[in-house]
Amino acid sequence: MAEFSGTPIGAGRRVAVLASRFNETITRPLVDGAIDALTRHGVAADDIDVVWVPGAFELPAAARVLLASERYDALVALGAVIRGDTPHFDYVAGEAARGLAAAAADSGVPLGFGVLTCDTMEQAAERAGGAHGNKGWDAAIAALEVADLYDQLQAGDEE
Ligand code: INI
Repeated sequence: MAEFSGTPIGAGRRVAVLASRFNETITRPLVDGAIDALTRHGVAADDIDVVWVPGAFELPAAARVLLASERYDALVALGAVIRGDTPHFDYVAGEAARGLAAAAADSGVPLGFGVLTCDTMEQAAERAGGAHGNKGWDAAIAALEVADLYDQLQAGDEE
């Protein structure tokens, strides 16, 4: 039996933090949390690019451009979709999640998903450095962990 599990090792990795400006009071702390996680786990500040798009709906297409550039070993996608009184929330949140998952799967590059989908701003704030932690941090760690996992699995292929 073989068992594989990644470790969030950032040294030498180039990472794009892709964030949406909509609800920036939430997404800015998510970006800060992601950068903190990346640098504390060994990613050099010069190896981090922060890229902003207007809203979460724009994240998947921008992710595809970044992934196609082949400049990055991992991507962290951050946004905040807050439920309003219209079905808009479901379309924006659904398309962001679906589109980012598809972009990541098509590229084979690890992508950490840090798009909050909350009923209220309070719930979002709790997850952007509040009582429930910082989902930007969590998404960055997930991306680094999966990058290491893929390295291990690909090294296994070469043996
Ligand atoms: N974008 C978000 O990132 N969060 C939201 O809560 C949101 N709401 O509620 O409308 C939102 N809408 C904008 C959307 O992402 C696009 O930027 C816009 O439709 C232009 O394409």
